[in-house]
Amino acid sequence: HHSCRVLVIGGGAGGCAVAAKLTKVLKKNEVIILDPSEKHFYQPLFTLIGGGIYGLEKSFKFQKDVLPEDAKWIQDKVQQLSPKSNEVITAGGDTIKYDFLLLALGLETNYEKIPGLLEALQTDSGVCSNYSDKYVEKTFKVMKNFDSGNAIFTYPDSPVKCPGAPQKICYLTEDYLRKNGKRDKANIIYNSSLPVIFGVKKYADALWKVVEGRNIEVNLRTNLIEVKPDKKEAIFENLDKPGEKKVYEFSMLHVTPPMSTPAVLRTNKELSNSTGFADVNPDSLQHVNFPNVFAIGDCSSSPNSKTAAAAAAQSVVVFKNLMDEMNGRKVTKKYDGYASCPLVTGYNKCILAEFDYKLQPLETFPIDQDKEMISMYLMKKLFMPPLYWNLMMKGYWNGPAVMRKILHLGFK
Ligand code: FAD
Ligand code: UQ1
Repeated sequence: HHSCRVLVIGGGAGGCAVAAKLTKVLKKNEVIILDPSEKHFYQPLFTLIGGGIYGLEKSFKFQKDVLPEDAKWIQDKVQQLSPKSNEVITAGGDTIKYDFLLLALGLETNYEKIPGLLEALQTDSGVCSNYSDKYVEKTFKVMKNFDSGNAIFTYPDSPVKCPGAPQKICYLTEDYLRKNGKRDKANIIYNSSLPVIFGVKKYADALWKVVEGRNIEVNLRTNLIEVKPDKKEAIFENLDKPGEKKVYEFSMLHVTPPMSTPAVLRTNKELSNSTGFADVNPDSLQHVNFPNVFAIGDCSSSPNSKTAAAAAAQSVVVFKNLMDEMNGRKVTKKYDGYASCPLVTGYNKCILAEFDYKLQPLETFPIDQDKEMISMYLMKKLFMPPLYWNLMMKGYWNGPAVMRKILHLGFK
C-alpha cells in the first residue's frame, strides 16, 4: 500500500510531461506514476513507420529510462478509481492514496468492435493499421505487395487520436505507388465517418486540392462495419441513411479502429462525462466535481483535437493550476485548445495544421501554413522525435506558444 502527494495515472505523453515538471518542485517519491507498460511509444512516428521510413524500434524507449527519476513508478494498471476517498486500487491489488490525482490514461483502440478485423490483421489479408505497435509494421508490407485494385483507408465513427493520421497514410501510399509505377492500377479511396475532410476550413480547403490533384476518391459519412478477410471485402454503412450498406473489394485496407477511453475511467460516473472522458473544465483542465483531480491528453473531455502537441500545451496549464490548488491559491491558467497535426501528404511534403478550440488557425510560423512544404516534413521526421524525448518528456516543452509570439514580432 502506498500514499503520495500526486498520483499520475498513465505515463504517456501527457502524464510523463506533467510528472517531470512536478518532480522538479516536489520531493523525491512525492509523485507516483501508475502505468503497466514496459515500453513508452512515441506514437506520432507510427505514420512514418507505416510508410516504411523507419522501423518500429525507432518509436519507443523503455519506460524505466523515460519516466522522471525522482518519481516512483508502479508498474501496474488502475482497476478502480474512488475519488471521494482519494484512492485507487490497482489490478495487482494495491491501494494507492493520493492528495492530488492526474488522469492521463489516453485512448484505447477497439479493433474487436469491427467483426472480422482482428482476424484480418493477424493474417495475410492486405489489412493493416498504423494505430497499434502490433500492426504498424504490416502497413508497409501491404504497400509493397500491392499490385492492383482498391486501396481503402478508413476513419471510424468515434473520437480518435490524431484525426489527421487516417489520411496521412493514404497520401503516403498514393505517393509510394506512384513512385513505384503502380499508381495507374490503383483506386485510392478514403472513406471517413466525418462530414468533413478536416475540421479546420483553411486546411480542409488545402486537403481537397490535394485529393483532387492526385485523383483520390473521398467518401464522407462512410463507416467501416465489417471486414471479410477471406473474400477481401470491406463493408461500410452510410451514416446519413441508416441501413444503407456498400461492399468494397480491396487489395489494401488501412483501418483506423474505433477508440474509447479505458473502461476503468469510462464506466466511472463520478469522474467521466456521458461519453466516457474525464469531466474537466476546458479552460483550467480541473475536474468539474473534484478540485484535487485534473486530466490531460487524450482522455480529457476538453474539446480539442487529441494530439501530443495538445498535451504539450496542456502540460503547463495542468502543472500551474495543480500547484496553485495545492498551495491554496486561485486557479488562473487557461488552455486555449491549441492542437497541431503535421499532415504528411507525401514522402517529402507536409501541411502543418495548428489551431485552437474555435477551430481557427493558430500558426507558429509567420508564413501561410496551408501549403505542402518539405520543411514541415523534415520538422516532423527529424526535429519532433528529439523534441519529444529530450524536452517534452523532461518537462521543458509547453508547445510552441512562446516560439509563435517571438516569430510573429513585427508581423502583426
Ligand atoms: P498516451 O501517450 O497514449 O499514454 C497513455 C498511457 O496510459 C500509456 O502509457 C498507457 O500504458 C497508460 N494506461 C492505459 N491504461 C491504463 C491503466 N488502466 N492504468 C494505468 N495506465 C494506463 N500527435 C501529435 O501531436 N502529432 C502527430 O503527428 C501524431 N500522430 C499520431 C499518429 C498515430 C498513428 C497515433 C496513434 C497517434 C498520433 N498522435 C500524434 C497522437 C498522440 O500520440 C497522442 O495524442 C498522445 O500520445 C496522447 O498522450 P496521452 O498521454 O493522453 O496518452
Ligand atoms: C508539438 O509540440 C508536438 O508535441 C511534442 C508534436 O507532436 C509530436 C507535433 O507534431 C507538433 C507539430 C508540435 C508543435 C511544434 C512546433 C515547433 C510547431
